[in-house]
Amino acid sequence: MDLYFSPFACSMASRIALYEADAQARFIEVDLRTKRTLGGEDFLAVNPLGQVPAIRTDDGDVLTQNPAVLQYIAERYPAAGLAPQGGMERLRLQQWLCFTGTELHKAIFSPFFDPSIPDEAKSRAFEKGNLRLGYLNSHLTGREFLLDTFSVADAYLFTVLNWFMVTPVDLKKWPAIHDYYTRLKERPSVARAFAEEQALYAAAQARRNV
Ligand SMILES: N[C@@H](CCC(=O)N[C@@H](CS)C(=O)NCC(=O)O)C(=O)O
Repeated sequence: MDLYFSPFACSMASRIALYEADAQARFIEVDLRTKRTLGGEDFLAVNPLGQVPAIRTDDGDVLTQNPAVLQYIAERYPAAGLAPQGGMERLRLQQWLCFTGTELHKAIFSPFFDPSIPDEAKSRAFEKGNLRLGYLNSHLTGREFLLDTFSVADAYLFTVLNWFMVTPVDLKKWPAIHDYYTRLKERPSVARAFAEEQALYAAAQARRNV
């Protein structure tokens, strides 16, 4: 399996899931500005939207969109227990994947990564985010994970919460979210993915500044 990723982007969730499953994969870094891999491959030929994550399965199928990619990894490595098999719990997993993707990732954080969006609009996105973050904080109060055990939804949520680092917002305002983030950061799969992507991110920044 190939995972197309960019350091500290939402594709880190898939790296975490792969490490949880102790799975072998080829990690192919994409420069999201040029839409080329570091090896020079045209990434738009892989995903015409130019977005990570994208995976190419061992059968050659390309799959995009975090919820689909993450559930593919969970299905491919069932022994890792990264997703409930079915029923209401599986729907709950999808609920949290969609919440993270739409209500947090796109609604609150994406504006911060777009230099063309004025600061006022960024602040407004965060103000609107208070309701979502309050809801998440209530859900996480007294819970270790989004579901009863660690799932791919936690991998995605951690990855998105990590972007608080580059915003002016203090995560401590939501104590249960802050504790969840701090706890997950210690989890071996997460700590490994974080350390590796931190080094890759620094290298990407250095290349940009040459
Ligand atoms: N809906 C997509 C969103 C993916 C996405 O926004 N990826 C970002 C990185 S976190 C990206 O590739 N941005 C570059 C771009 O949109 O051109 C998904 O769930 O996979």
